Amino acid sequence: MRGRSPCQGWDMLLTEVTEEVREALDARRPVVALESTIIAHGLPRPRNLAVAAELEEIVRSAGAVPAGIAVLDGRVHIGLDRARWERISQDDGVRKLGRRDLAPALATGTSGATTVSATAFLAARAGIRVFATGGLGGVHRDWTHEQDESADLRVLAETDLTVVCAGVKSVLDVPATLQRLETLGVGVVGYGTDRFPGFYLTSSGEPVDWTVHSPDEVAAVVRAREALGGSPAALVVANPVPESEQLDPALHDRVLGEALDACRERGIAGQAVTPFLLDFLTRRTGGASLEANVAAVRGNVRLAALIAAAL
Ligand code: PSU
Ligand code: MN
Repeated sequence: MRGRSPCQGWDMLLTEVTEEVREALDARRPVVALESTIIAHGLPRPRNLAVAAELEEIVRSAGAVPAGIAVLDGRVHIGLDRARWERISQDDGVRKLGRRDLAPALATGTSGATTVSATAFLAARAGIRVFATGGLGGVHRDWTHEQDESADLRVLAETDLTVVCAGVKSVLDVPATLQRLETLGVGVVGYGTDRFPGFYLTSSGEPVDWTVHSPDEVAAVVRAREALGGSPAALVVANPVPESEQLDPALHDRVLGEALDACRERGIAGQAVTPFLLDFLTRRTGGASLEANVAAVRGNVRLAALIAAAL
């Protein structure tokens, strides 16, 4: 992606890049892509808007430019101002858009928040090299029955981008998701840990093959990847939530079991599964899972800004 100026080859009618983001990309200054589904569908109102503002501020104070990504009225937005974050946070009509939903959304003038799959795709096309989120989507438990695997994984297998996350969402089948990432050729490094993080939890208990200790070390991995060439794929930097801010593991396991039961009983399927589970956990942990989620995202956004600067 290096050297590609933003919007090259884009249909300009479909895309709006803010001046701030465009200038930063042109000047090779650090930019961090932020996904919007976590704000629209992953966090409750009104806290979601406050978190969006906080994440932007963290990126800025670490010396990088935040580029929130979403689709509004059938146009891709790279860089979101306060009013647009407000719409994404508050408007009931904002849909959840994965990679495959982008074309129909653009064609029909729809507004939607972008998931990891759609955000990663759009960020890379815009020339952004680093992206931060909470937890990736992946293989859901009960996969043999539902065959529910997030579209995030395939896009990451095809996109040159560094993704900073707290692992994959703990509502998933974590070992199966790690196996899929291996099969798909997506690089995974633990940041300061040899355990794969567990989203709300500092550790998922699963091992991770590679450990890095600094933004410079991540940048070195990215450069080595680029020098090797070959087909594009993402690098996942798995950054654990600090132990002092994680959700109590016993509470996590108990409430997650209830959440999965409720999801099955109510026949929740497709795109609704992840928002349902996250919301259930927030309510049944008295907001504790929400705090762990926000703490994880904060740390990821900060690290992403430092990695973008190191690149
Ligand atoms: N990380 C969070 N909260 C979220 C998500 C990630 O902390 O809500 C979102 C991302 O947008 C991710 C999506 O792509 O959940 C996965 O949804 P699904 O399982 O339907 O693919
Ligand atoms: Mn799914």
